[in-house]
Amino acid sequence: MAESNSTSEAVSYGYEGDVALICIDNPPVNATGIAVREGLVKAVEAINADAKAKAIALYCAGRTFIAGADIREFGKPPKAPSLTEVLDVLEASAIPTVSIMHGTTLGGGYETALATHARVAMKGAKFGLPEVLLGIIPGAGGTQRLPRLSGIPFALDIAVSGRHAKVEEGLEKGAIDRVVEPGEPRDIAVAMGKEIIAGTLPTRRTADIQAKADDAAVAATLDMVTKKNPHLINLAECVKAIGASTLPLAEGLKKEREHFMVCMNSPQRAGLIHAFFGERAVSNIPEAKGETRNLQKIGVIGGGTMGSGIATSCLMAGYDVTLVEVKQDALDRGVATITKNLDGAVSRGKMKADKRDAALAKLSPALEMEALADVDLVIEAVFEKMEIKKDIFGKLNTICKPGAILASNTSYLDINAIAACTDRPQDVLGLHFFSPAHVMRLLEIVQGEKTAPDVLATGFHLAKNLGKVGVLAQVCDGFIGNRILGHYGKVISYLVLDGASPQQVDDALESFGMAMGPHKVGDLAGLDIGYMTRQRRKEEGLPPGERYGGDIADRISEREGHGRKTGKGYYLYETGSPVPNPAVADIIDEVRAEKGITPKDFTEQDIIDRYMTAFIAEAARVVEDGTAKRPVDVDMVFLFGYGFPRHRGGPLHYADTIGAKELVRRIEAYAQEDANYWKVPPLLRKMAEDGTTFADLNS
Ligand code: 3H9
Repeated sequence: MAESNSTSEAVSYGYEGDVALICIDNPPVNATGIAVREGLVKAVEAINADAKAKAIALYCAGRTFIAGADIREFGKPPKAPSLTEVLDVLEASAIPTVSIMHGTTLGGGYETALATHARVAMKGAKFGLPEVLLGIIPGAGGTQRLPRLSGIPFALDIAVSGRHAKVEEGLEKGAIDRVVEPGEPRDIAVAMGKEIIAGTLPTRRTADIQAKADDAAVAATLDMVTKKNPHLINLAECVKAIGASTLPLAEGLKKEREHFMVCMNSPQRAGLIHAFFGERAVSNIPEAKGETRNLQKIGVIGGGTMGSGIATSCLMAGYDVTLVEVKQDALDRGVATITKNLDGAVSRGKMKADKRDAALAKLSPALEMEALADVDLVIEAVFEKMEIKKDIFGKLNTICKPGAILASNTSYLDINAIAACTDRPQDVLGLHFFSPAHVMRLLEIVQGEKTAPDVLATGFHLAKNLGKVGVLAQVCDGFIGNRILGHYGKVISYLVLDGASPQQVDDALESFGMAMGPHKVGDLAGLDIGYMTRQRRKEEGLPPGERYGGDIADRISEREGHGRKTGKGYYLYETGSPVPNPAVADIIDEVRAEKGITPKDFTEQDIIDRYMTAFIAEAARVVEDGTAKRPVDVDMVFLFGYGFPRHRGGPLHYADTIGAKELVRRIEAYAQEDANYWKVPPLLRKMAEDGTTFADLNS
């Protein structure tokens, strides 16, 4: 215990002359779990009862001041005292209080600071109210006390964006009272306590300040959040709560509670918190830990969109990058794309201009693979053809130094077959990036049969350094993401063939939360990609039992165009925003007539149910056969690589909200129409029988 009297396993207090010190020590981030709440109340009450101190300074041990409420407690029966009750006691303290903020003071942590009588932060520290990112709103006075200090517009900005602001900005806005040079929190606590006593650090109760009404700012923000994020309920609740901050504090807190509970009880909260922990869980596995290999120089083979994106990502993380292309013009195009990507990062505020110049200086373009002789890792990102990849890996085997890691960015192909072209298969793995690779956060780390543990761990280390979410996958056609996509992609074609219009499908999936419906995505990406793939596959013949070979899509490509880039596809783009292409309806009618299909009606819910059931069925198989380690790995692949709505938590988190029994019932019903496509995965059947959930399989 940092101080001599402990009031709980996480809180202690003591005295330095007239200054009382309260220390919170609750690793890893001093979250306000029950031990902190109980200990804090007891410490404030004991110090006030002792009546020997003239100031109380609250500080934290470890890397940060309180980073929020303990979100592991959410969804469980609440334990008293609540944080709001604790902060009432803190604010009511007769002895003036000050918070000493270091690290990241967030959510319930900043709300704690707002309830003390002054806030002192160390230079370089950050603060914020990121609750909206977890599907809730500040629920311990943040929406009421911050507007009183900073005004409503700044409170709206901080609480609605959830951003981590610099404490210097907080000082400017009145949200923080003083910024000091960094030091030991305890030393600063003593010094600030003395300043309160000396009268050089003013204190006041936030509750006593009246917030200035700003109806225009509240209305404008409400309008903005409803337009920008129509699916998220908590943003509007947050704005409304801040709008209530002109009421007396007790009444405002009551309003905040009402808005908070709407969010707390929503499945969106559970989905977003699953996403928060899932992002961390994917690398919290033995394969991601342990010894790593040295990584400073990276080679990228292929200067196309993917290779250039990968090179950009590595350069942004500070690696030396050698980019290899076979022809000078392709190499020049690759360098130009990387330069453009880095410029884009600067203009989006992701990178400073001088950092861009330093990154570009670390890029070495080359026309010969021999330039990769001394790199620590090679990432091959060339055309998706096994013969080409085998040839490259054979050459890398002779060129690269011993111990160099050889990775393929293949989206589908067999890493074991690629590794077999070398006499060092232990050094080979898959690193599957998602386009644009310098933006998308997912990295599938594909383990070959012979991949060495330190090679795998280095893959995770690389993901972390690139700011990506690395997810372990085993070898199969399409790994986790593309394999599942290949399966549920078919249900979209079936829906259109059987009666839904492409626009109906798009509207339904957008209402589910997808940023863009699949036909709009097809138009955007270019329908020619799928067209060429189908033409190649047609030569091989349709798999047995397959109902649809892409006739509708083929005819759209042949007669109408390839989507947005040609002005026509599923939609017309003459006016800028997509309008359904009437010729597509004729093509669909034509194909249905040829196949003797009488179109059925599908409701929006039918479409969502069929799409998500197909999605979940293949995801269950991916977990069952071990391609993904756990359901949470599948969820994170889709959140970070495929734009699955974050507030749904991922396909298998969403599956738990439906339940295995209902999913099996649906599959069996759909199988009446097409028993070849709709099959109950054994894992799902077992879950339906024994009541297990996908969440159970995560632990
Ligand atoms: C809130 O405050 C509600 C109130 O308004 C009202 C209540 C009535 N709880 O991210 P890291 C764990 S809502 C429990 O890897 P970093 C995390 O899981 C909360 N655990 O480190 C990880 O565990 P493990 C508002 C938490 O340095 C470990 O700490 N606050 C919490 O990259 C390290 O985390 C937030 O939303 C938590 N609140 O980043 C802040 N936070 O080692 C959420 C973290 O077992 N937290 N953990 O994997 C963050 O943004 C980052 O964790 C932080 C540190 C910036 C603090």
